[in-house]
Amino acid sequence: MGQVHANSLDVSMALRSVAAQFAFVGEVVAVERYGSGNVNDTFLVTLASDPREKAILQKVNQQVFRRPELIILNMRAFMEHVGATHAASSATPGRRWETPDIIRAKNGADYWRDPENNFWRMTTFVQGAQTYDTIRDRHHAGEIGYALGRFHSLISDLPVESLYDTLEGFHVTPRYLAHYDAVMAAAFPAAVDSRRHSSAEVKYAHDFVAARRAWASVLEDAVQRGELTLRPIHGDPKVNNIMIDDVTGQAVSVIDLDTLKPGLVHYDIGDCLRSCCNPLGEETEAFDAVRFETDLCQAILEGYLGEARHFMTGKDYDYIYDAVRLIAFELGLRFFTDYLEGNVYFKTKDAEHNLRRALVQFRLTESIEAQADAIRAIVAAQRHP
Ligand code: GN1
Ligand code: MG
Repeated sequence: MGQVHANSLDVSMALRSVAAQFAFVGEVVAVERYGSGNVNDTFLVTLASDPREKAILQKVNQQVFRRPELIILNMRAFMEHVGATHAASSATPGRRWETPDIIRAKNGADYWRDPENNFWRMTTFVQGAQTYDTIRDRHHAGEIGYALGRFHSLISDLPVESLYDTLEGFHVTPRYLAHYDAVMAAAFPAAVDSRRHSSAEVKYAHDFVAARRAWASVLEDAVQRGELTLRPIHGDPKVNNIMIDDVTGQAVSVIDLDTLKPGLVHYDIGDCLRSCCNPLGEETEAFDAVRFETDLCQAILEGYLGEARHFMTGKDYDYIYDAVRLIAFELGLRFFTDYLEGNVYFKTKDAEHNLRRALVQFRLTESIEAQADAIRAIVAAQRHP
């Protein structure tokens, strides 16, 4: 048996023993890597009793989430709230809707720390549904909008003070700019290849950031003026965090509650639109073909507002266009900064991966800017239907 094989066998044995720390019935038959998360390690656990019975096992990245137990407390607060308000929610009667549940560890806690202090948690798997890494069509877009609206509606009366801030500064664009400045000011280690300073792509990215600096505080300035207020948000409602029923094609769950915390609904609306209106997806290398599709934007906002209209204020509508533009720009800035810093935050396939991702988001931002009037018109039409 070769070394590589022996190692992967060790890994799968180790994962099975981690999975066995959690309190579900039956024997674990498989633990496989799952999904395409950029931060945590996610695994799908299959149980012997019934092959359809699965669970999601995750190792939380503690470089990013310094206090992962707070994520669990937020998830509990969310679950209790949704459980209590479920019946009274604005759900379309008869529509399937599920919230993944926490599976406790055998020691009774909601998570398990291994001897190396890694933080593991397990949740139930939403059966008969899947996620997609890129948007499929207008119907898919409408369902995603519905799901985000439903999710926001469910948490709209959860007191924001009952949630911990699990990731300080998350989506506060000026803080990402300050970090970018700090990275640029720091001396680069000699090992960092010189391409990082000199390529045409890098120059384009620096210029791109410089041209938008002054505007990057648009949402935070609105908060300072009291026009926008903090509410519970999801933080990461991208296309592959919405589960779609295999049979009906309807959205049935919003997953990945890591960044459920106080924030602006605009972060979520912006993130959802920048993710779902880019049919080529975050990982494309066809930079020049990246485009923001306004018909998908229309479908998402229509689906969203069908559920969310009741808590939207006039000022909320005023900042939707800025939110879309900002969150695409911000994600590009986050990828670019991580590239410059030597890829310390996002998981990467190679040294240039974060640069390629940044270029996608910057191209997307340009496409959003070029269609500003059309996007504003879509928002206006939705605002007064
Ligand atoms: C990260 O780990 P994942 O894939 O759920 C990131 C999001 C980004 C996203 C881009 C905590 O989410 O903010 O939008 O990558 N999460 C964190 O794909 O930084
Ligand atoms: Mg996430």
